[in-house]
Amino acid sequence: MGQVQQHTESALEELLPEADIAPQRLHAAMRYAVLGGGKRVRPLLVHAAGALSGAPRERLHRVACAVELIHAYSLVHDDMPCMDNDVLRRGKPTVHVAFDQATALLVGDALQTLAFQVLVEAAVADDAASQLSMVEMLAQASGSRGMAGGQAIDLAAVGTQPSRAELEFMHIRKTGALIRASVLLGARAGRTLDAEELQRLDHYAKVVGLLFQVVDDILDAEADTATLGKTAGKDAKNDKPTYVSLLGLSHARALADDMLADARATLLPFGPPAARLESLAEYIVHRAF
Ligand code: GRG
Repeated sequence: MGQVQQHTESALEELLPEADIAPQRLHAAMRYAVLGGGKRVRPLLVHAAGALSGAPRERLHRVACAVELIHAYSLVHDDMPCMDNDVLRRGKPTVHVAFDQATALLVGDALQTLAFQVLVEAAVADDAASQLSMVEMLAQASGSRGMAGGQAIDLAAVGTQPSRAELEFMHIRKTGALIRASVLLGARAGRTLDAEELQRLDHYAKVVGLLFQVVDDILDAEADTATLGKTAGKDAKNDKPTYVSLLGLSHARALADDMLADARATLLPFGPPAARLESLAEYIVHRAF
């Protein structure tokens, strides 16, 4: 994991424009947003899934960077005053605080387009048609039927108490879509998996995408309870519905355990090549408790 995280950092460092190239302020802010922080969960998933299909490491680095650039853009925009209005991210001031709002908006725009540039400017698949379908997959996962759409649904749900199905519908898009794409894109960079393998991998990817959010809600609730003495419940800052507000903390934890078991069982037929995907599902859960 450490190796992939380090390589991702240096690959991103090379792909991002230098801060002394005009427009310097925008380029400095892009580097500030992306470098020196983050767990790099999505790149780790890209590489772990690539291990299943025997994808070359250089292709995986490129795919991983593309996904991470989309993720970084989403965090910059999500933190802005018109959305979550956060002042801290990865232990440092958010981009609109360290720079300004207009710059933060442009950082997100530029990171998003850079992601697609990175995905097309060198070969990441065996043929052009496969590479094109990877571009389409990343676009779908990021757009209004994926992450951006999930964010829109989330913003509209503030102050409401959606059902579990509605919460799931939103999270599958907001957080799940890019995580799922990370797994599928990593696999696509190598040999073509057969239909049964693909179905298994997709199930794993969907479960882990949602699991990530369930755990995120648990972490938030635990942090609120620890630091504010609050009853674990809705997102402390903006009253957003969460798995914890819907199910309670212990049921949300039980759900996370069940989902981890599901992810593990799905990987079993792959045998040892799926070991890294299994470790990552465990990592996603056990960063919580
Ligand atoms: C603004 C279009 C647009 C979308 C925003 C992903 C997202 C959609 C917003 C992030 C809000 C949030 C904090 C969701 C919880 C799950 C999540 C994505 C957490 C942050 O991801 P990590 O933990 O972050 O992978 P690091 O810093 O490790 O990269």
